[in-house]
Amino acid sequence: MDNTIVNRAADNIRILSVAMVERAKSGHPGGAMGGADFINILYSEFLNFDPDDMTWCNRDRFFLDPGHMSSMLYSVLALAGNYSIEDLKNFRQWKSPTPGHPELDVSRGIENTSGPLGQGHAMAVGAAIAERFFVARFGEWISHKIYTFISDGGIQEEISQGAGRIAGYLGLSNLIMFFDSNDIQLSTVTDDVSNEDTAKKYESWGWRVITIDGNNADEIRYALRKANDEKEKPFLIIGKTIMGKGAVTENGESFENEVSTHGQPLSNAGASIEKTIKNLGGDLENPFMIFPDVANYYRKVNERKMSNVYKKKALQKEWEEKNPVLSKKLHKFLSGEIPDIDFTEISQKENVATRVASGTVLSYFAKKIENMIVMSADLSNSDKTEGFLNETKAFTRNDFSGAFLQAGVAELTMASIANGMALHGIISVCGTFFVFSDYMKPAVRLAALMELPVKYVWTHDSFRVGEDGPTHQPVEQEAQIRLMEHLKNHSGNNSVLVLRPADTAETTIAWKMALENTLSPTALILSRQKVKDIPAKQNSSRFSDAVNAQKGAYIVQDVDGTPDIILVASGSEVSTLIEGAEKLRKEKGLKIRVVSAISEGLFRNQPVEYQEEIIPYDVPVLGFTAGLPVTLQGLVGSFGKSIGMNHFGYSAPADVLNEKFGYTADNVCKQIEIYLNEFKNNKKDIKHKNSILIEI
Ligand SMILES: Cc1ncc(C[n+]2csc(CCOP(=O)(O)OP(=O)(O)O)c2C)c(N)n1
Ligand SMILES: [Mg+2]
Repeated sequence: MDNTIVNRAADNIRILSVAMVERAKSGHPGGAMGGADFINILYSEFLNFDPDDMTWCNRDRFFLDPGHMSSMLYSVLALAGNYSIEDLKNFRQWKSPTPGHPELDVSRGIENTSGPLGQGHAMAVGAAIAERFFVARFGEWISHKIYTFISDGGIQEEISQGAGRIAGYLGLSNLIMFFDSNDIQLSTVTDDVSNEDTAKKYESWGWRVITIDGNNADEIRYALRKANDEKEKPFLIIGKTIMGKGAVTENGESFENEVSTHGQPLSNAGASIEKTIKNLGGDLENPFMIFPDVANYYRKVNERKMSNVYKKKALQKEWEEKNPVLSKKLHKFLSGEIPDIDFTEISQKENVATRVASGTVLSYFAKKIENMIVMSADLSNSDKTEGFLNETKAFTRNDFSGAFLQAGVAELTMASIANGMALHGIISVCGTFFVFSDYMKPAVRLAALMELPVKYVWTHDSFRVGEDGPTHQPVEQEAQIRLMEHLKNHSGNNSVLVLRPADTAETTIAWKMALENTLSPTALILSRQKVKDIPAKQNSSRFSDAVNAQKGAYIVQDVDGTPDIILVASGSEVSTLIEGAEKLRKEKGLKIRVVSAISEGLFRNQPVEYQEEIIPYDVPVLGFTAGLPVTLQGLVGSFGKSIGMNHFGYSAPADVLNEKFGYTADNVCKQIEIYLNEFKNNKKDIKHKNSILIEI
């Protein structure tokens, strides 16, 4: 086959990429130049998409892993008509659609935010599972391919172990991964850090692997054909590519395979930008140009795509006419509409652990929500995602009729897969122990940045996990994740909704909030141990009281007139406060208000009048948390006091720990008295000694 125009298009991508980086005075030209041949053949000859509507549901997906190669992606998308030359010239500039690392923008063909290496291809695994899930429900006509592009960095990241294992185990033959194997990374050559046999590694996980010259159009085409024919296994194309392909020095000597071209303009790296552009057939006066013959070629490419799209859309229409009920369901799935759930129908057992209450809600969801996938990192029986699993079944090779993924012990992979599923229109839920949320944070951050409505089920929420000891006792985790409530996403909303329900009714309401929150991820922080239900208010039911949790914080027990003190907590500590308050009311006649604060971030979004009504500024406020005192600092204010943990915990039965650490009604009473005295006599002291910890 004559590859003249194909190679010219790849050179055009190379020129645009280096010109973008040169103009921005920052970026990553070397990798982009090496990957250009693959990306060009993929987009022009294989990837199915609708050039007029990049959001078309049945398009093939392309997930970039090394976001630093963004200039390569923007350039090929410019050839396809999705970016203007002006957009490319504004690479990395304020509010341009061409940020340094790609940010989710499906209408322009950016399927995922990328940059943190490894996550991009793990999201592709999530999308590939979602594709199989759709095919199992609606038929082969909706099948499409998930392509992903990975580099040396992604291959080295630990997450690739989880992604590779799961894709191989599930036999995701709809997944095609290109490994841009240029043997060079940011600061060294790969030989300086690794001598693994990558092909064997993937083969052992159950992948089909082929190694090619990744700059040779015929070999790329051959490999992609093979990959498209594959029926059993995910397909890895190891493309041996040349870093900085086509780069030359002032003297016209080759400047290929140089580490220095990884992350700076070619002219800074030691190459000549002028000679390189010339070497690649470009116009030095006008490097930001799509060659007329290449533009013409891509016009034809788009015409071919349109005729393909037309055929696929006709198939869909035929299917829809024959299957009106299923078709209605599909449109509901794709609309992102929230399933209609009557939460009053969910009946909870009394005084159970909030993880158990969550399991009850999930088992109800399994019967009512058809586009939800739940997963767990080998803890389904403990984090109670089994509530969902018991009503469905786990995915296995060739069987995606269920809706549960046993992710194995791979929390970051799981969270990243959940992102990929969410990008593919699935309501994804993932569970593990709260202490291991630390393993998931990078993917939570990307979910927050992409504004994906992923739900996290984090159970075993405090030192009360007991005998497992400090390795398993979350202390600082709540304060960490609540920081995300202070961080706004690009739409101006709290970047994560963090909910720690105080009893079974609040757990049902927390799930209602999680499901209805389509603007950000939601974290549910749940107890391992039983929690006493909060008593219902007079002439009310506990459920209708708990509905107020939707405001972030609300009064669960009150007094007539101004309270002497307001007690604030979330989760299990609320019932301990209630017990202590009852004692003090009886013994000392104190007027005590108790507030349950399921989410500080949400509370702060309420009108000031509401906040002032619940926690007025001039009343003493005492916070009580199983986390760090800082967890409640924002709620108790300057003259309030927050009591919490100042150590990692210890190994002992939970009841012993409660006694030793002071998480008892008696200690609550004692702390209230101490604090009220301090408040009366020594406000200044409180301000400066805030967050006094329980000594052990
Ligand atoms: C999780 C993560 N760690 C570190 C980095 C910083 N970083 C960006 S690219 C890169 C390695 C580059 O090597 P490779 O993936 O082979 O890209 P190439 O140099 O071939 O363009 C590193 C360490 C990152 N982006 N993400
Ligand atoms: Mg590399």
